[in-house]
Amino acid sequence: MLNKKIEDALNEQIKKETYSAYLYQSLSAHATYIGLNGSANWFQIQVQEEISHAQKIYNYINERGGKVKLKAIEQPPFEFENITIMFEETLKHEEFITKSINELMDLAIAEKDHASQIFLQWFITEQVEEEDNVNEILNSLKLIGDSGNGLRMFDKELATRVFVQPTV
Ligand code: OFO
Repeated sequence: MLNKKIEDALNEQIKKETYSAYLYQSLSAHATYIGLNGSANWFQIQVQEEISHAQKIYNYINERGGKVKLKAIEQPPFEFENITIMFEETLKHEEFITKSINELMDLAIAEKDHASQIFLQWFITEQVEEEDNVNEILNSLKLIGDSGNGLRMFDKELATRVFVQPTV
């Protein structure tokens, strides 16, 4: 049986992961709008990943006999100045999610919930990868700039990203 404090924090995390999907959907829509279809694809894959993260937590709460409680999702921003700012927003958001996952782990340790600690380990590893992926893109954008042929070529690279269903 899930401890109430952990159940509440996990429900809050479902909301954050679902908001992540919503934010990336908005970034994808904007990328399409400004003609960067590869970037739009990259954000679409991100949407699918975030839905799978929320689903993973949903399944875990159910498995432990807890109660899933879905919360209201706020509106994401929908205007962005340029592609670099879009990925900077992505990095900022992922750092926020990393902090939230770390706090969840701190809670699982404090509550001596060993199963939740093992479950959250996957998310801790995932966040390292999430931040690394975005940092790599931002480093490329620093070299290329926000427009021109370099950006066109880079955008084509982002079009090759595919969704791989995560496993625990
Ligand atoms: Fe779920 O990792 Fe991004 O937000």
